[in-house]
Amino acid sequence: MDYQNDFLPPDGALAVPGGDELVDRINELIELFPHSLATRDWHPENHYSFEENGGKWPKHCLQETRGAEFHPHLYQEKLDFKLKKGFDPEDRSDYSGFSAETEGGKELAKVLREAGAERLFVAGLALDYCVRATALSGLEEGFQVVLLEDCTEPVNGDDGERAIEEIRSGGGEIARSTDLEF
Ligand code: VGL
Ligand code: ZN
Repeated sequence: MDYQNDFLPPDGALAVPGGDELVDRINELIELFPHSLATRDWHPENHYSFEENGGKWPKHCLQETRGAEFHPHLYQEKLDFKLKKGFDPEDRSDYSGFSAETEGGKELAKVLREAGAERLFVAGLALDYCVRATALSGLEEGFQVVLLEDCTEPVNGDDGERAIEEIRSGGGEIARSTDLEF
């Protein structure tokens, strides 16, 4: 989820501590799994979540800017799907990857159902926002969800712990990428 320059130290507009250190593990996952997809936060200037528009975040992931591009080392050519979210200035449900769409306007749930996916392994940024919301909506949509806890970081540490508990009590599984067996 949202593995983009603006969420990465040292100079992302909304840098998540330690977020840049996940790239090798995430790339290993992309190689390991038969299918993979990534979401991107893709905001317009007038997005509700920006401080200047009354929201809680500094301006980040502006459409067509370097901050909205994926981490430069991410194996994005190996992804089956890339989806964008957060492009509607007023859509307040947009932390979830399930609000994201492909270039052709197909929503994540539809992409997954058409691919016959039953189980979703979730990694990326940020644990307490996009990753949390995606895992919880995946469970609500009826998918099995596995959070890869060593492949994500929170904006706020305590909120990250809380997110893990919420995902677990919602029926999600918490695992480490190093424990995956195929
Ligand atoms: C996110 C903060 C602001 C996220 C998006 O995708 O986790 N967090 N916008
Ligand atoms: Zn955002």
